[in-house]
Amino acid sequence: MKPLLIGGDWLRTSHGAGNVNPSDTADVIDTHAEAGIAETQTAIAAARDAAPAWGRSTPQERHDILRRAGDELLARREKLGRLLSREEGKILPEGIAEATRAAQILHFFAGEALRQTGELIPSVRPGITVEITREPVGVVGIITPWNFPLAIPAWKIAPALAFGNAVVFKPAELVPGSAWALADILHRAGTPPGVLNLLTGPGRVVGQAMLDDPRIDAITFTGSQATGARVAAARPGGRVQLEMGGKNPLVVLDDADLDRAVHCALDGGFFSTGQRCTASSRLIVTEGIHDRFVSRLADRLAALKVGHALEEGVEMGPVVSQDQLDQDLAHIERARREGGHLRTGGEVLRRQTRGYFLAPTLITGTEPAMTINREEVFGPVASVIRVRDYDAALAAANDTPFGLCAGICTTSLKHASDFKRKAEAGMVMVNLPTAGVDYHVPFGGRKASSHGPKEQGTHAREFFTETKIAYTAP
Ligand code: TXE
Repeated sequence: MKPLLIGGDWLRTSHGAGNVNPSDTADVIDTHAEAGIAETQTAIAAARDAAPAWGRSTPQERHDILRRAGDELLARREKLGRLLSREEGKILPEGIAEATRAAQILHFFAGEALRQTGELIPSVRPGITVEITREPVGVVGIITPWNFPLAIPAWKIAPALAFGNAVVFKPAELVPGSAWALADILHRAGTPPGVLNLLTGPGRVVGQAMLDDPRIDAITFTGSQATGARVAAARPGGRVQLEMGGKNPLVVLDDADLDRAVHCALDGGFFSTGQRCTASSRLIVTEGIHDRFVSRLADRLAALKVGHALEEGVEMGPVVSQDQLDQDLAHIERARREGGHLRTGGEVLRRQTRGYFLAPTLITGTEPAMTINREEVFGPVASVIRVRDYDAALAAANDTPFGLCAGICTTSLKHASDFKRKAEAGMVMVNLPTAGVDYHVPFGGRKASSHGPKEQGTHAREFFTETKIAYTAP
């Protein structure tokens, strides 16, 4: 059984949960300890005790730990990428790419530890100076989803540590293996006891106990809207950062390069089995290119090789779990009932191993008001909305409660520029898939997608530090 990490010690529990491979449910990768309320409270106390000294540690010390951890992650990226793909179901090249990216994130924040600055400002009053500095927040609770088992934990843990905070980390139940490996690497890289605590276990117990505990100063969360709402409700007025998914539009205009548009829809909507918060799930297509685009994309989807995530040549792995598969199928069925046309996919696929394989699905003839265009599916499913012109496309793109990412494929500078300005989303892509972002710039959305300061890049400091303003008279 893989233990919890509390106060610098590895701790076994009486309960454990199996980590099942979604490509092959007969393959139980490992068993992980399940924390309860008592272990959660012990971990929070350990973080509380460790926070003051860690907050006073030197930038060099924090840099070296993150650097060493990043180096190890990079050196072991093939093995860790394989573990990630085995437990989450994204194909091996995607698993290895994510492990590499997690290492790059650790390296970036190793640098951020050294780049911390303050401001010294002359006062408007004679003789007085004003200093603006940033201090650690204290203890940060980190709650992560299953779809990026290494990258999301890395982009929350690394800035938390770089800016001098102690961490209580609760990964998603479905992907404890990657989380454990990351915590083990950071622990061996020299994180002092109590500065990083790992609690594997159920969200409704461990996560809830974290939300309820005032000894945690800040919570950063990525996951569903429902759980995000719980986090917000548990901490009214508190320091909370929420990333909760999207219903991201990809607009395809008549003047788009057809090959590029099809590639963007395929990559943005279906790579990583469509299980990305930035996935382009609504394809908004103008009349002149609609039929050619749909036909080309449907052919590409029907030919996509779906199978075991670790099998060579497979282009799309399984859905992550039975629950998620049921949810995807229910969405597809509802879209049909509401008047959508199933152009391709929609069926569960049989392979040599028992896994949650779903054919990539394209639903055409949909309207913005249909459920398929309002709720996040979080699977290999995209819907097509046919529109008259650019103005109608922009209106449809913004007709959603979400606002994470919005994309457009066009060769018109005028429309691209207008879309960049008017899309109601935190991130905009021109002639690029909506999913796939850089690790050194901010990430985050608007409207119902996000709450609080942006994650990643230099902007990460907004959430992980408190500003202090000190006045000094001679
Ligand atoms: O999410 P949850 P799940 C969406 C997607 C998916 C659905 C459910 O539609 O089908 O959410 O996925 C922890 N207090 N996204 O069940 O429950 C939980 O243990 C505190 C979109 O995985 O939100 C996990 O660590 N924490 C999203 C984390 O919250 C609690 C990515 C997220 O789990 C808790 C993932 C509680 N009461 C899912 N209950 C995106 N768009 O990026 C659970 N948790």
